[in-house]
Amino acid sequence: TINADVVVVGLGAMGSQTLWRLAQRGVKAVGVEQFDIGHSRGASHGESRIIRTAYAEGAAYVPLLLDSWRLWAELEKDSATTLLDRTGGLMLGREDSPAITGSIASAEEHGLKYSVLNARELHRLYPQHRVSEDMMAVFEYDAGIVYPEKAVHAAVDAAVALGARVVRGTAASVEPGRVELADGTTITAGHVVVAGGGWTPRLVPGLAPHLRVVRRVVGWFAATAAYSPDRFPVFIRMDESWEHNWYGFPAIDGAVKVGLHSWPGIDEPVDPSGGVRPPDALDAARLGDIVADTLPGVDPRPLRMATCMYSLTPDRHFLVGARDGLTVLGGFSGHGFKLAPAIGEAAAGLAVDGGSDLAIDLFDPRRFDDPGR
Ligand code: PYC
Repeated sequence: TINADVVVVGLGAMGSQTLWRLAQRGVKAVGVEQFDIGHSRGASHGESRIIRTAYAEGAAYVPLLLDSWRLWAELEKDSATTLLDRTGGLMLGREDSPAITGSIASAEEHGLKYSVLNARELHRLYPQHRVSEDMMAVFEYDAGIVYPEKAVHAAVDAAVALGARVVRGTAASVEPGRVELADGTTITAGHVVVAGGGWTPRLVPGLAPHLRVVRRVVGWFAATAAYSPDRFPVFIRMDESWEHNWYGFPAIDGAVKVGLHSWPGIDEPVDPSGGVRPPDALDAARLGDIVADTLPGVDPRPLRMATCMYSLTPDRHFLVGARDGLTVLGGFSGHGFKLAPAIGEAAAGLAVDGGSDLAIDLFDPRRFDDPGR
């Protein structure tokens, strides 16, 4: 038996940051990871993630984003590792698209710096995007790339350096105050934090009705020097609606990465224990068509592709708070990674103080059980 103040189950993006923030507070913390640190079977891999500050998904996220930028910088310093690069960011869409209206509303509410580009200006400044005349973009400087594998390793290493203990390579089952490992070890703790990604519905069955774990595919495509990080910002593009939403990164080692965030017909359910179905010709065609239509100078035949999982909630906002006697961190709906440091800080507060000053009300897991709460 191992005794701890807090045990964190799952050491991907959210669990690794939670462990680091707990260790920072001097809490006796244990982290459990069923695979290796930085593995690629869940949702905390893929070489690059977008970070931005104006937030079309809701102005309420902006304070957490500002906290996250600050904590990412702290972790970079502690780990002496570059975990992110500011490339700037472009949100592209039509005038009435949420990409435009939501980004501007959040930037205005929080006094963020941004500029609006019409199609002509976009063409002049970023000819790498092929757009029709009715398209526009919001540009912000405070956006860029987070490197997910490096980030997970840095947070776990920082936590361990501060005294946290890590147990890896064994699955777990959880209940309030107790974690049972498949190898027979029991961990008792004052508090249990569950950050199981696609495995969360199995770990906390009470959450299962509010989570859909689905497959996603990203692809890397050979690009010209026009797509290098100093010339081509990260982007999110919604030509029609939230339902047609894709994103991409500047070329790293000569290849841009492109993925579909939401798209009709792609929400294929995943049972994580069986693994995610590998990329196929249809995935290559879907991504390749978008590349051919919108990114001139990029070869639409993928050099390689990779899968990951999204844990979707009905409203696409996260699930962070108490559920069935545990602190749960889940439902990140494909837009959580950048916010992991703030979520980790909030989770440490929930576990140690029973609450957090951070702006996490929007994520209360009880909102689906009791919408009138
Ligand atoms: O959170 O910025 C994001 C994002 C874009 C596409 C998927 N996630």
